[in-house]
Amino acid sequence: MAKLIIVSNRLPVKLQEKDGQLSYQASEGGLATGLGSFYKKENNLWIGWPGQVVSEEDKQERIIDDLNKENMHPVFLTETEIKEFYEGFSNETLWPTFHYFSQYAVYSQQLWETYVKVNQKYCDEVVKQAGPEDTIWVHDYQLLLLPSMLREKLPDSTIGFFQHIPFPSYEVFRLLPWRKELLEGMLGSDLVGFHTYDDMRHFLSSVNRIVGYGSTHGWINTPTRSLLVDSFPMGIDYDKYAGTAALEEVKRRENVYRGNLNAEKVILSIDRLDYSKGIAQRLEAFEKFLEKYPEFQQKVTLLMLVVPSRDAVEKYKELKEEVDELVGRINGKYSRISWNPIQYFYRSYPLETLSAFYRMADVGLVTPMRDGMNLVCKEFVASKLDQKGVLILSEMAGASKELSDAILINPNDINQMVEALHQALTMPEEEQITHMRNMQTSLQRYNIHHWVSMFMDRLSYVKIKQLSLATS
Ligand code: GDG
Repeated sequence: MAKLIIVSNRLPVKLQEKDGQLSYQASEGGLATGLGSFYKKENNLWIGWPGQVVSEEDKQERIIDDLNKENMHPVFLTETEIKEFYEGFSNETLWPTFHYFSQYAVYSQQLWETYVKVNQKYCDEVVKQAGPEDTIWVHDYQLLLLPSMLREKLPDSTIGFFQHIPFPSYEVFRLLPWRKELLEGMLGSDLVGFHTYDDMRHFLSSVNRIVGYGSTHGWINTPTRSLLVDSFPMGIDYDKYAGTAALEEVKRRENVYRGNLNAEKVILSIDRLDYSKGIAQRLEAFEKFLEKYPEFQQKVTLLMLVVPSRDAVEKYKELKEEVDELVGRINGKYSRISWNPIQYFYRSYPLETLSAFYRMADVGLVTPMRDGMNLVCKEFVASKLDQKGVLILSEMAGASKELSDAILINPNDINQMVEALHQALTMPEEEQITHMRNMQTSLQRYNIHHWVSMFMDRLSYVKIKQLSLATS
């Protein structure tokens, strides 16, 4: 029977080992939730790295057995592969380029070669598990070469690819020495999906100018086959976030935190530590806000959660120092015995705590320099059960295309962010409710399940269309 195989860099669980005992901690990520009901069905499968380097063969065997029982299959990566494929080419070459930070990009032949090798390793694992009639859904920038590698081995299979991060304009993408190979890798798919229409447009333009294939209404005709490129804005598991926010335990936590904070209003910021998220610019805007509107001093607190991420990568270490310093400077300047302008936490929290923070915040401040979509802003909206609260959102996040009821800002314009903060903190309640209600209606409808079914339906449609083209 035909099955669905999902392939992503990481599995939706993380392997842990304590006193020789192996355990698997489920990821709470949107993708894991959205695809959860799919990969667990029948003989479907999720293939990816289990999150730990495992070199002993007997242990690998045990992990394979454990994961196979849960419809998963591991790809084991070595220490060097993690360094060169994941931290290196994926996060020091592709990530900065795709987020318009080309000045941070490292161009290294060695890293590229490992990237090719590891994509091949994923391919070999998939080929061992897949039949010609199966559907394979590949995810994200770590696996750009995989669709073509798979196409070569399984010419008739159905291959979808979705990119979770932006696709940059041709002028930026062309800077990559391996631009042609990367595009050719993606073109092995039947369907290539992005979060936004602009990402899709940028991709089509690069394919046209670098590979020489034009397109009509998103269809690209290569000399041997045709494929479709389209946009699929990813949603969240709305009911999960709204449901968590309704829990008594979450309300209790909110009351405790509110009591401890000693602030009339709370501004919330949550991101992984990443230069694409605009954390430093956001802090600068908050500092200017306190300076320009001193009446908010001792009344407003910025609750800033920064989740540790990629801390082996040099640029991330530097950013951590910059953020620590900025927070220290602002708190040093404005703190009082009973009030801190910024409450800064460098760690991650369980969902219930996150939900209490979403509930508690009067303003959600989401100001990335670039973001494929950004799910935090959607989760904030879904958690606002009383519909009070204001979202300030960067125009550079994919989510801004859907959430026009937010206060939209350009994260490079510090003065605009200052005024947006003032507007948000003084917005009348009825106006807050109108905007929040509009955003909730849309997010409830275009949720993660809708996203998965849109992608899968379009993929089936492409296959049917290809057959009719081949026989006409
Ligand atoms: C990439 C793209 C795109 C954060 N802190 C905690 C925690 N989180 C969760 C959030 C949210 C997720 O992490 C972050 O998702 P984002 O979408 O905001 O950002 P990326 O990680 O950069 O994701 C992005 C996404 O892929 C999907 O396509 O939207 O543009 O860059 O779900 O809630 N979760 C818990 N504790 C924390 O402390 N439990």
